[in-house]
Amino acid sequence: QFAKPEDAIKYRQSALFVMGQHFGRLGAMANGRVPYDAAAAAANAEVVADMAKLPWAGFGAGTEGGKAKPEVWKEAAKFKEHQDKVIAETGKLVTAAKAGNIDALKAQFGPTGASCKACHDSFRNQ
Ligand code: ASC
Repeated sequence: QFAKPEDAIKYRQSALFVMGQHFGRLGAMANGRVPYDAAAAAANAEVVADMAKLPWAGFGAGTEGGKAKPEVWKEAAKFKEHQDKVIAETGKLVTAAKAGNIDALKAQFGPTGASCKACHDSFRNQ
């Protein structure tokens, strides 16, 4: 899929960057920094959930580097569990965002962020 390891690293970082940008917009709404907008919430959540499916293909054999810890490759089963958790939580985020009320969004924002953080704590440097 990738011509060289650097492309895989750039790919996974790019997907995670886009995910973070859109998750941040949802956070601004959930935390009241910007007005709640149901359509924008749904659109942002869709991007987050779509991006959540992508980074993992960029962690193939021989693509060590970036901020990834060696544990990504040494503890592949655990890493996969975190991927599945992030995909599941971001899927629930779409459902919550489409509910059309800020309380549903707020309720799922925290658990989704926790799934991001849990993976970062074990598998990302700094
Ligand atoms: C974000 C972002 C993350 C998560 C994480 C949640 O907005 O970029 O990696 O939330 O900080 O704790």
